[in-house]
Amino acid sequence: MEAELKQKRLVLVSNGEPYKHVYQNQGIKQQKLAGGLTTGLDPMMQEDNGLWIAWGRGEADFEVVDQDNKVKVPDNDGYTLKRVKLSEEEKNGFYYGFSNEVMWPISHTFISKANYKEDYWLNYKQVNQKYAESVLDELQEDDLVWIHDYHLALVPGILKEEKPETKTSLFWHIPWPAWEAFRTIPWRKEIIEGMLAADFLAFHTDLFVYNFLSCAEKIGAEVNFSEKEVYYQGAKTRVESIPLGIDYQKFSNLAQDEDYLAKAKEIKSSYETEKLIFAVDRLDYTKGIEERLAGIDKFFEKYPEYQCELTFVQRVAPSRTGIEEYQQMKERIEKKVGEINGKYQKDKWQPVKYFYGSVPQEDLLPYYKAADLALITASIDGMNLVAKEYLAVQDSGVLLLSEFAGAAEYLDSAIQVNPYNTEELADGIYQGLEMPAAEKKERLEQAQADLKEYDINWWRDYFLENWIDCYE
Ligand code: GDG
Repeated sequence: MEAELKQKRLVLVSNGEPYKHVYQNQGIKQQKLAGGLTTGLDPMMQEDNGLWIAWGRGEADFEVVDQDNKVKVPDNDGYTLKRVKLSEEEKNGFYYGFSNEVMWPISHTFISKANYKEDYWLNYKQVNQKYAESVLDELQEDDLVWIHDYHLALVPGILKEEKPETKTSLFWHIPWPAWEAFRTIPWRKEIIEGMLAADFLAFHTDLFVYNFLSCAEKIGAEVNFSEKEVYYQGAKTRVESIPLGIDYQKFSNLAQDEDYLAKAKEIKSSYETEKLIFAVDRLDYTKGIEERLAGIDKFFEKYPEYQCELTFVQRVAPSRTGIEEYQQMKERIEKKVGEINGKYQKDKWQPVKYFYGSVPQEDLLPYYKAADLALITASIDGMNLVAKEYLAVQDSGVLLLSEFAGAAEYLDSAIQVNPYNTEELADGIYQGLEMPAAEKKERLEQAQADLKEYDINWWRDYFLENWIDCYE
């Protein structure tokens, strides 16, 4: 199996690109991009040397490509990145519109945030066609075409129509909702049909798989729930839950690195409080940032002995800045941070330190290490890699994790809370801070053993093996 796989070329298709090129100091510089999908898949592509097709959104992206829109990354040396060019109209309709105002809210069961504009849908179809054509132009016999995420649900269907023998799979990085939510999309049938053209589909958790199978049944497919197989229009699709892992070795090695340890120490001492709590999220309503701030407010009120003894550091990475909903949320978050600080601040102590801006992953890691507790309070999340990364570098910290993050299905050793229950959140923080050292160690060891076993390499191999099995 291993040898057979090695002979095949992996063609990875995603909306987000792993690297962008920008103008800097009169030259062009390559920048690695943050985000769950790309941080997870880039190390794998560097090893496999395949082809990655994605939207080129960097200001200098098309300055560095060849006539086929290709460039080698990282640093003109690794694997091939082929960039797809989107017009302003396509960007607004496909990306900001249908992907982020329909697919994103509905997949996360935020029905009231969806905006079902026909124009968005037409653009979504057009751009999916563009991606599919970009794949078809490159396709070689025996290629494995691995499509990623909710932006590209129609690509498997277009590929199968044009070239039925193409081997395709799709990994869905965000939740899949119950039919009650999904059925509100006017084009629900076309979307599921597009996905069912893939030979293999995978989600992070069993719940998302079950939800998807139920939706497939509702549009008229024959579903075998125990075998997780769907039969539709004469074709079979296998569906599996395969939780994305992290590059555990990289994180645990870094946790021993002296420079990195020194940076963590520096961060800890700069806050001048005994305890530090850390959170980092893309600015998104699914990440539960507002619920978390309410929990922090409650915590300082209910446990005043921690005032002046603890700093909460919240980093927020800009995201989808073109959508008004996101701009309004940013204002609400910043207002709440101001309120908490105004309410509890004493002398030099400020309870919440808030930073807005994206940083490279390397800069986040010392914060992970410095924090006594990490707060992940997503109101719903496909997986949440930050939770895993925090645990991988810790030797005495505690993770407080929303029971609604996909990661909760796999991390029993974290303190799990319902982020909408403000009291429970405040009590969870207290429980984490007061936890005896031996219990912390035991919980960490359990989590780290799992993260090591089910790491990014496991995920890739397990995905590929299950996919290849579909053809036997
Ligand atoms: C989607 C799903 C699912 C680097 N700099 C920053 C930053 N990073 C890195 C983190 C982590 C990744 O980005 C963020 O991963 P998440 O999993 O938390 O989040 P999403 O971007 O929402 O990703 C998610 C994932 O796909 C993978 O399938 O887990 O459920 O929504 O590796 O180290 N992250 C942030 N700010 C930075 O400045 N927040």
